[in-house]
Amino acid sequence: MAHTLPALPYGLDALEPHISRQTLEFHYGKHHAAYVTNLNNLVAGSELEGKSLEETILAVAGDGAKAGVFNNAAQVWNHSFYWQSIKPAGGGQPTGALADKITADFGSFEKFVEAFKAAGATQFGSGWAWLVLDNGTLKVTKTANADLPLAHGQKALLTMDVWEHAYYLDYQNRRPDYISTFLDKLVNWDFVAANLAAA
Ligand code: MN3
Repeated sequence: MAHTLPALPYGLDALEPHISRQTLEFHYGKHHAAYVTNLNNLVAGSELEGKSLEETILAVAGDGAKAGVFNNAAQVWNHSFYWQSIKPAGGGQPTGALADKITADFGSFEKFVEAFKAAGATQFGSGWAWLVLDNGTLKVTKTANADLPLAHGQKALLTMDVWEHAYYLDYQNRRPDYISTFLDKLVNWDFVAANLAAA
């Protein structure tokens, strides 16, 4: 079965004023959609056709000759995960088992915020900031371009896209303002908690 563009979990204007309809029209409607189209074109007729997205990513990770497949497959996965990582009226602080785990592994929620903001701000060029589960411990990481925790044996719990296309129409060069808004107004802690519970 061909890879498909998953439905956005909210309307195109649902994240305003923090992320505009125009940004989602391009980011979801053009960029994410193009990764799906590119991936289907690249695997058509190959042994990768019909494999799941995760199987595809793991099959080509680290294979320089298949970098195009990896980049497009990973970007399909990353964006689908990103749309679920945010929601209208999100932000604030997690509760329950997730809050306890963050305190246990980072020292405090504030220490997590500090690490996550630093990861997003210091990712040079295009990439992603993550909260991952690595051998049972929560960690903040960053990856370049399309790279993702799955390729490093880690379980992704939360991601933030820091490619310029994620924020430039709304924040121009002010990536730190986008990062602060992501944490204060958008992050979907229910999604993160569900990922942790399923890990
Ligand atoms: Mn993006």
